[in-house]
Amino acid sequence: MTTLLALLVLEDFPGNERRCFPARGYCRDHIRGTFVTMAAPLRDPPTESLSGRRQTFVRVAFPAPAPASAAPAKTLPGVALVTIDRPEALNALSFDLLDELAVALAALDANSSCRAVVITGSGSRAFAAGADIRELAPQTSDSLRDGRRFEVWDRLGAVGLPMIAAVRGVALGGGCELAMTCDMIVAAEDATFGQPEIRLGVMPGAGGTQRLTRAIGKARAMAMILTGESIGAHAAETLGLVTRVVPAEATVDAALELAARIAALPPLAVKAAKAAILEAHEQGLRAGLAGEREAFFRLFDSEDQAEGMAAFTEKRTPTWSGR
Ligand code: CO8
Repeated sequence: MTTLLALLVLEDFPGNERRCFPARGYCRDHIRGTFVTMAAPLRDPPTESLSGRRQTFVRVAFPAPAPASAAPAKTLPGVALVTIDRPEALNALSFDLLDELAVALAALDANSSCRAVVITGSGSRAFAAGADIRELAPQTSDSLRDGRRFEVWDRLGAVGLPMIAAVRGVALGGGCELAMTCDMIVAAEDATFGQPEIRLGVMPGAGGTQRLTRAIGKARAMAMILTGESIGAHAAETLGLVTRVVPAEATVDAALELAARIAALPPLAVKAAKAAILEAHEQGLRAGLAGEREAFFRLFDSEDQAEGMAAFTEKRTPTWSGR
């Protein structure tokens, strides 16, 4: 099938069934990131994923489509493009979405022909506008702790391949934390980065207090997290949060070009260098992340969390009680 440019083959599924991710947007049928059998035509209805849930929020193109600068090549060997595909909610990161993302990245990480990954958000308005507030609003500290769904962040942080976030529009809350979990950020001129959780009565819970502080320093991180105010792409570049700022339309291509340069280099050395840099970056991070997660969970016992998230849903200004 000539239109099927990007298939990630997963070899070891239960029942020895070979399945693959279709890459919506890069094939004619535009199916969302569902699992399909190798033999099935792309217009077949989506099948169930390993977890029993339908795969609907993440598209994987491997190899990634080549940018115009790589012509006449049509694809980039060794490079995968992963797209978070929930534009109607500004790519808000529901737990199911994050699980799909982690499954897709683990499959790429286990594929020896994949050398680098670009993660982006669909549409031009958002990389991701944070965790899904409607899903978080009814949670308690116990439900968050017992649900263990934050552990997906540990899986995202454990990917060995170099990962580049291509950020257009907002990267807020969990979206900013996801971009910072990647190894490099290529930002559009219209990108904004922020940790607005304080305005919802909580605080960052997926690495924001730790990774932002390490990236831009204590004083700047304090100002961003305690006010909830965002910064633009050029400020983020000046502060060392992003690798490069490019014109908005060129964002994904620029990230793919960077990924292709890395993919052409010796993979063992690339992975070892990434691991070593993270070691330098993350000394003490694990304990910091655990402390942050617990503090985040505890805030879900407060009235201000309920008020902050209800106010978002009801599109009104919150009133803080301090309880
Ligand atoms: N969660 C759920 N839905 C969202 C989210 C979100 N984070 N962000 C946007 N949406 C939805 C809106 O509700 C709206 O849906 P609908 O049309 O059904 O009302 C749609 O996306 C479009 O959004 P807006 O109409 O609000 O678009 P605007 O252009 O007016 O505003 C903003 C864009 C400024 C980005 C605005 O949407 C906004 O403030 N969003 C929330 C940003 C935020 O507070 N993010 C932090 C969330 S908390 C968090 O991330 C904690 C992380 C903890 C770890 C992660 C665990 C998974």
